[in-house]
Amino acid sequence: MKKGLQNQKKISSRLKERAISEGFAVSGIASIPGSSRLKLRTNALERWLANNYHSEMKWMETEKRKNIDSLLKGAKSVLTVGFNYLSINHKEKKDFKIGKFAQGEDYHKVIYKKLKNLGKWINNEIPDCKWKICVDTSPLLEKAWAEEAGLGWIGKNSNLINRCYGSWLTLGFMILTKDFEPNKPSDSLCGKCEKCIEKCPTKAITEPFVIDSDKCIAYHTIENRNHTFPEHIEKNLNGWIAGCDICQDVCPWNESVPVNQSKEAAPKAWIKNLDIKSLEWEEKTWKEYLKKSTLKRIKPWMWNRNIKAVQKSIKK
Ligand code: B12
Repeated sequence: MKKGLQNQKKISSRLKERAISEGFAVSGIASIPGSSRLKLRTNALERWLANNYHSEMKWMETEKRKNIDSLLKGAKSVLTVGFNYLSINHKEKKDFKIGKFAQGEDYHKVIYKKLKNLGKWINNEIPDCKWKICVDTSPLLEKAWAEEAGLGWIGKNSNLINRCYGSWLTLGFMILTKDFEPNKPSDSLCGKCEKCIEKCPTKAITEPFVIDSDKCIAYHTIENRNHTFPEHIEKNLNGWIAGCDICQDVCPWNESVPVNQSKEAAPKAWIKNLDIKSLEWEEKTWKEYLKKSTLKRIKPWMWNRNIKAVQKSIKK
């Protein structure tokens, strides 16, 4: 093997190991522009938008989402990381339910901080490599890039599933201006299983891999800015007031996943003690509870709407 390639292999391994030592469960690298699979995923995004499956999330229409180069000039590789948010202490009571991804510290902040530390390491070790961090809010087809970097496969519930950690991972990305050794994309391991499709009470998975946001409980509890829910959502809430984990809870790959024991993944105290009383919120309570939480996206009036809708659906 030529010396240049040997060095590239070595530094690529060190970069991924360094990411793991920052506290990520998994890491992988993809080369830009990626394989033809990326083209398929970009076409899937276009079909999704054409069907209006993004509902009121009009920001999903930006052209930039189709072009990773627009995020950093000279982009050559992307480092992909997964943060395991599964905690042993998740609240599993039946009255009010909150998506597990949002019960601990705000994953955007957790991932950003870890990647920033990694950036400092890159500045020392590979000073001519520029980098840019993307966590969720950047116009990047995140799951498609995570799949390309070998982190897992896109499951029929449309989430990225890893062999060891299932889909209990939030994703982070670092776009880099150097060529690193790419990982091989992993095979799809959903097989014939369609539990996620069958168990979704609102039939939000219209066909394998495709979510119609208008039918998705997670969409309505987090993103919907209307003052009421459509009937097909309200009557199927079954306790969900923030996000929804049904299509993940039923996935066989999510059954025996190692838990993350760090403080970052531990559910906030108010979530563990959730009851109707603790949910009569005013602006002050909201600020206090949702400090450093991704649940801040749900404004106080939306919490009250979601809680009322759950209570109404229980009475029905
Ligand atoms: C918009 C959005 C939503 C919307 C729409 C969901 C959706 N599936 O698109 C709503 C509000 C509903 C939502 C809900 C949730 N979200 Co969200 N969301 C996003 C966001 C911002 C964009 C996703 C996107 O591009 N959608 C557009 C459509 C076209 O993409 P898609 O459904 O992913 O479609 C892909 C597949 O269907 C695939 N595909 C299509 N055809 C085929 C065919 C085959 C054979 C295969 C293999 C694949 C395939 O290609 C498509 C394009 O990549 C990403 C962050 C980001 N910047 O990417 C987070 C993100 C996807 N969300 C995340 C999470 C955690 C959730 C929830 C689990 C939260 C919760 N518990 O409530 C739920 C899951 C609901 C679900 N089953 O999708 C994580 C997922 C992590 C993971 N392991 O996959 C992300 C990556 C955020 C992050 N940085 O961690 N989300």
